[in-house]
Amino acid sequence: MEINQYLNHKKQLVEDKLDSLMLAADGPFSDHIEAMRYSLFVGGKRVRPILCLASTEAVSSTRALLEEALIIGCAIECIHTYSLIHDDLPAMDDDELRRGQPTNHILYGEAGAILAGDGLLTFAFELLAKSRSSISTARQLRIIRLVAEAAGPLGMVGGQALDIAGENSNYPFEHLQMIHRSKTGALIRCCVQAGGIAGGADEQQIEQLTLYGEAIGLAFQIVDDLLDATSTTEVLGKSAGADQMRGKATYPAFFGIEKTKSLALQAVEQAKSALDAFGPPAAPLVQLADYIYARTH
Ligand code: GRG
Repeated sequence: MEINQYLNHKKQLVEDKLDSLMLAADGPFSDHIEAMRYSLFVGGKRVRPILCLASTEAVSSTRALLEEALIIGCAIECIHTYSLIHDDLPAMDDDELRRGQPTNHILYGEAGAILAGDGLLTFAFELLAKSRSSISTARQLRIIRLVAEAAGPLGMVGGQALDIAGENSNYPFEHLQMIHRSKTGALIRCCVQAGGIAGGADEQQIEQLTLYGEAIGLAFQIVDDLLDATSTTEVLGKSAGADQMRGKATYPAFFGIEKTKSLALQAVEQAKSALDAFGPPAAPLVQLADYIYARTH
């Protein structure tokens, strides 16, 4: 299947599943739930749940396991959405535009946005922990722990803390790598690992998927740096040039645009070579790596 067709098909599955899993905005908590739903459905690419699904497909075609992967992917998308809501807050990046629409705190106020993020983060773990029949408790627990580690103080949250602390300071490239690995890379890697585990991958396969996940996580962030430096606010749906304005270290700041492009491509090639042993079922993961390099927003 051609990659755009694949992405559209999976994106629709994710939208439908998220809508059925997410609480309805009625009753006494309706304002809070509406704020959560707003950011969840305002139009993300759904890269993370699609990666989770494609990783399960690389090791299994069992319908019930693909359904598991869809729920896990949706939970991770809730965590990703919370991180964007909080990242846009006045205390952090203070952004008014995300995905071409007003950010959460512009519409729901600062307290409303903080709580919408808190609600999404906690709800994600409720989804992950719900009892299921098609996955063993050991695999389920392993996934919950992986997601918690990827999202937590040594993963995404820790990376965000380092990123904020390092604004306007001259740190070495190794420090930038650590920020990228934790802030963006950890959650992307964990989608791939969790998808594989849900699909019943053996340890060797999980190791290869981890290498793939680490490499595309890096490619994703390098491309994000590139887009911030070279694209426009209209195309990105968020403020372009924000990294430079905030005095953030980026790949283009260290290496210039052309060398940065070649480093992104190198990471994509590394990711693809980690999939050699999987054969045709991993074709979507291969194409997703190319898509991450070629994306325009
Ligand atoms: C506030 C705890 C906390 C963490 C924030 C992820 C993050 C950490 C901040 C976002 C800043 C940023 C632009 C990071 C670069 C990579 C990234 C996560 C881009 C946005 O993800 P996409 O492109 O977004 O998948 P969509 O809109 O498609 O969901």
